Amino acid sequence: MAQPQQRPAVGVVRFYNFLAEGHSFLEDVLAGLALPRKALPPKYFYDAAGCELFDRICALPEYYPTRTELALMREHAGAMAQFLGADCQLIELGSGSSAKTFILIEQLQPPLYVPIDIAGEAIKAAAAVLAEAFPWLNINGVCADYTRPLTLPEFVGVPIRRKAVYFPGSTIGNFTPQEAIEFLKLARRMAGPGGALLIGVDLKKDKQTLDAAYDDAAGVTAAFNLNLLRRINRELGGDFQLGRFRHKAFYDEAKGWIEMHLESRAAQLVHVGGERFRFAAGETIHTEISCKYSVEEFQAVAQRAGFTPEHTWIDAAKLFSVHGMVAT
Ligand code: AVI
Repeated sequence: MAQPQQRPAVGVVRFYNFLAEGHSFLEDVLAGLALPRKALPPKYFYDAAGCELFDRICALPEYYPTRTELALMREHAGAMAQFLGADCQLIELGSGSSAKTFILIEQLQPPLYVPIDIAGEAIKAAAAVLAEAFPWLNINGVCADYTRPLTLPEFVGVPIRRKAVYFPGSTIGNFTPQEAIEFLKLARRMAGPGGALLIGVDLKKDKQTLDAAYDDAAGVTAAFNLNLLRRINRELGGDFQLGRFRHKAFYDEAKGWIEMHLESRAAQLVHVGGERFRFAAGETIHTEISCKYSVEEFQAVAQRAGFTPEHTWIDAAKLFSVHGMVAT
C-alpha cells in the first residue's frame, strides 16, 4: 500500500459539467450515416440502457476481459500502488464505478480522485459509492468528453506529488492504433512530466475466443449494438426499425481488431434529423473496433505518445495486460 500523508476525516466531493449542451450527437450521427461506408462513434453506446447492457456484457461467460483485469487488480493492486506512489492525484478516464477502481483506491489511498466521463449520472453514482466507502477521499467528478483536450479543475489545499491517469477496461482498444497514439498524447498532457499511466489492454489471442467474446450466445452484445439505433430514434427522432438490422462482429486477424457492425437485412430508407439515408441489403454501419495488442505492440504505441514502459502485469493464461508507464 502507498504511504499517504495524514488524510482529512471527511473528503470533499465536487462535480463539474464541461459537456456542451446537446453536444455533438446529432452532428456526429448525420456525418457518420452520410459516409460512403456508414459508421457511428462507439462513445454513443453508453446511454442508461447501453450502460446496463455493457454491465451485462462484462458478466458474460464469453467476455473474459473484465473478470481477467479484475483478477489482475486483486493480485497486483499493491504493486501498482507502489509504482504510482503516495500522494498521487488519481485521474480516471471512464465512470469509475467498477470494482477495479475500488481496489486501486483502497491500495493507493490517493488524496484526490478525478473521474472523467461523458455520462454525468454515472460519475455522480460512482462518486457516491466511493465517498461512502472512503470518507476521507476528495473527489472532483468531471462530466466531459475525455477524447478532447481538457483543463482539469484545481483542488487547492491537497498535497499532490504526482498525477496518474488510470484507463482500465481496454477502452484504448476502441481507437485505431494511430488514434490511440493521439489519445495517449492527451493523457500524457493530463499526467504532466513524470506523471504516470496505468492502463488495461486486451491481448491478442485466437480468433475463436475473440469472436465469441463479441458475439455471445445470449445475444447481449447484439442488444448493446442495436441499442444505438434505439437511442438515435429516441433522442434524435430517427425511425430505425431495429428488427431490420442485425448485429455482426468478427475478429480481423490481419488488422488485429474486432469489427462490430449493424447490418441492414433489406434495402430500406431511414430518416434522422430531417435527413434521409438509403441502405442496400447487406450494407452495414460500422459501430466499433476493439484492437488487440501484444505487449510489445502496445509499448510501441505508448512510446510514440511519450510514455516509458515500466511494469506490465499479465494473467497466467495471457489474456489481458495492465501496463504501468511514466510520462517523459
Ligand atoms: C468498452 N470497450 C473496451 C468494450 C470492448 O471490449 O471493446 C466495448 C464492447 N463492445 C462489445 N463488447 C464490449
